[in-house]
Amino acid sequence: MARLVFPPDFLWGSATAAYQVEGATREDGRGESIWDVFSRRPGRVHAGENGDIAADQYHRYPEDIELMRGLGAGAYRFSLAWPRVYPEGRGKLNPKGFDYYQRLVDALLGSGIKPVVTLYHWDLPQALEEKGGWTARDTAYAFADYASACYTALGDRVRDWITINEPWCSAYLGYGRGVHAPGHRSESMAASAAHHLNLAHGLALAAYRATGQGGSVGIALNLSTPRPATAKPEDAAAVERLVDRDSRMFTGPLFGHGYPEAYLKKEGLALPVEPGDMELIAAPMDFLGLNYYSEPAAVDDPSAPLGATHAPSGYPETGMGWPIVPQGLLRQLRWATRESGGIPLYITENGAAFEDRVQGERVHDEGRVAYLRDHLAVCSEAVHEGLPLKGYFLWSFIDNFEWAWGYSQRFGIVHCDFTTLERKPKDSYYFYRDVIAGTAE
Ligand code: IFM
Repeated sequence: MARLVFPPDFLWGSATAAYQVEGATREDGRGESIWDVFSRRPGRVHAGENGDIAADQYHRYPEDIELMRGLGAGAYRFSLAWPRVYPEGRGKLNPKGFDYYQRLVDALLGSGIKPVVTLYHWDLPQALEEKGGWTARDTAYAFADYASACYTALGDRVRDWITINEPWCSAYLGYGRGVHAPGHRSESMAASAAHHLNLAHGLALAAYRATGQGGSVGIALNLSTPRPATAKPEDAAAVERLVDRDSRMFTGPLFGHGYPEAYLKKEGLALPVEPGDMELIAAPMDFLGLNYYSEPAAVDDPSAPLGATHAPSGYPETGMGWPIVPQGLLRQLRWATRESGGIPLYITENGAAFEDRVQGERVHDEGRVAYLRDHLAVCSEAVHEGLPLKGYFLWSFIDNFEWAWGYSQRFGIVHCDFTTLERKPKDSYYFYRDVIAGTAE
């Protein structure tokens, strides 16, 4: 049996994001986000669903915090909705937006749970999208203003900030493939958005340092670090081409290695980089967050974009069809340690969607329990190997709006009945509680 042994100061948490759990999208002066608009467009989200109610955490956070207390996790990672704070993206601040987050943060702290706050988890104010969204340089400056307002309002109580969640998804799924809001399909828009998201991170980091508040700031990346499908050198080369686009477009500038020129040249892409940008983006951060779910296998394929595709893996899959590859997490932690020069790493997301079986008060989810056990064993291995892994945030605390998949995929360790909004801890909740307590088998 694999060991689940962690240092006493290892940080345990669970995670969510505003649009996925809050609901209350029309309350207390919140403006519209690109996801409100996108989910109204026919055919974009499973069954035409949206985040209008979601898990209703906006009203039910006391109950959720009670469940978090029962879990024994020391931290909760959640995101702030930019359109609650600035309904138009910038300009006139909506004080009621902060009232909610003040209540949430105070209630967490009152329960001994540290708030870890993500500033941007994909809900760009629609007003900014209408001015070009992340393809417009000005959006990065609007983000820095919004970040500064958040530091002012919450910085006395929030000490840990994540600037941006998975900029790859915002850029490539939102502007490249059109499967996420705002739904554009252009590789050059995606590349431009990627640079502006990196710049937004750099500006928000600089703004935080300027406050002198002394907490820690990082970013959460969904790196893709495929393994070659075979031992052929062509497949190894295919891996590097995918890693350039899917990982080094972010880790390159963030850790001072620059953008992956081979990828940009091959695709004929010119990034809107201005003097001083690269220095801002590469300013040292305090930690790197990794959102890990799976590891693809890559194969050379001259007919595919970048001459590379993901090969069938042969591994069992989650409800999302994502291969379950726990050892891929160890490979990714090693890769990230090398790339980032050894700064502290956190798993800022890890978890799985499976179908649950609700039986009275119990919710059985053995697939998720097995997934978590295997990935946590790898985390333990990583710590014992000496990798700088300092904590783990399970995705997700509660079932929620899974973007284009709507409510068809459940990632929570707490079950949410989306009709009654009743919460029920799943078997995986009790398993995770035991891992945190150090008593899990
Ligand atoms: O639900 C998402 C989350 O918002 C970002 N990372 C991946 C999760 C599962 O798809």
